[in-house]
Amino acid sequence: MTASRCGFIAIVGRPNVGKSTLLNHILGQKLSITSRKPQTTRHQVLGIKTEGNCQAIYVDTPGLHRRNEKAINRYMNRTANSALKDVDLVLFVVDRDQWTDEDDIVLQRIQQVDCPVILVINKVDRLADKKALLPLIGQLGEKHDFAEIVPVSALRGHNRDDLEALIERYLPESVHFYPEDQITDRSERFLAAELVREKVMRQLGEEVPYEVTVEIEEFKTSPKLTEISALILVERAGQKKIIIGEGGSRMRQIGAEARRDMEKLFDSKVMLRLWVKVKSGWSDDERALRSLGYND
Ligand code: GDP
Ligand code: K
Ligand code: MG
Repeated sequence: MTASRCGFIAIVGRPNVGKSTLLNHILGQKLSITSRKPQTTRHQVLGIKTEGNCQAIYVDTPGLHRRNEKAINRYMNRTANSALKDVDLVLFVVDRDQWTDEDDIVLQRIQQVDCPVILVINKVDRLADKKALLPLIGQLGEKHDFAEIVPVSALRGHNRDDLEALIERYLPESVHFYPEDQITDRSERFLAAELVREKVMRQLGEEVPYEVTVEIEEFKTSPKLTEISALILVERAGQKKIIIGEGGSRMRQIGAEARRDMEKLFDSKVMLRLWVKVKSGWSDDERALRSLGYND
């Protein structure tokens, strides 16, 4: 019989390289919200996968980024930094098409950790010329003494299983920390708020900055139905108008999509009520942030 293994794996990288997408596909569940916009992930989320004797505990993080001017940005950077403490392995995710100075910020940070780091070159499905991969691996390999370099497509699946098999080899022999059927450390309430925020972020164009948060006002479960009331908080009246849309059309779509995802994740029928409210200054107010669940 093989030994029992269990360990923590931090997924780090600049915003938008596909960290949350990778985690969701490894877990086979949509746990961490994703979108084309940077700074979609704000909180640390644990994704737990137990297969046979191995329990891999992934820590998805907000991308480490440069914008530090607001309390919410400082919160996200603190969260991403603290995720690197006490892990057994780091996955440093980069995009195949460009290395930016934000990647350098992450690189500097991982040079201070003493566990192995696997470089994950993501989105190779988008690589126009597959021959470019080898020189790219060579070039990126010089930046740090990586334990492994793995090109993947988090979205389409290329090399994902190989990456998981590699990860397992780096996890220490240990008893499992979580029950076999637990997939996250977060409550359903938290996951519900995140799913609403994902739909809002995906619906909004560039005209609305990342000034949206979601508060769950009611979360009632019975064997037949989960009833959820969620409040969408924005900074300005114009943003409220955009989210509601013509005759409430955008709100209806946000609600329908969020409800569909919740029903899948919670395996229950869901009734979802949504409201939008303007609360100026929440994203730059340390106290308001704490009351909205941005604790570290
Ligand atoms: P994060 O900010 O690093 O967590 O990035 P997300 O997981 O939110 O992904 C950012 C965007 O990249 C989303 O639109 C994803 O659908 C897209 N994406 C992620 N992985 C891949 C991939 O392997 N291939 C392609 N083509 N797109 C991807
Ligand atoms: K994103
Ligand atoms: Mg993310």
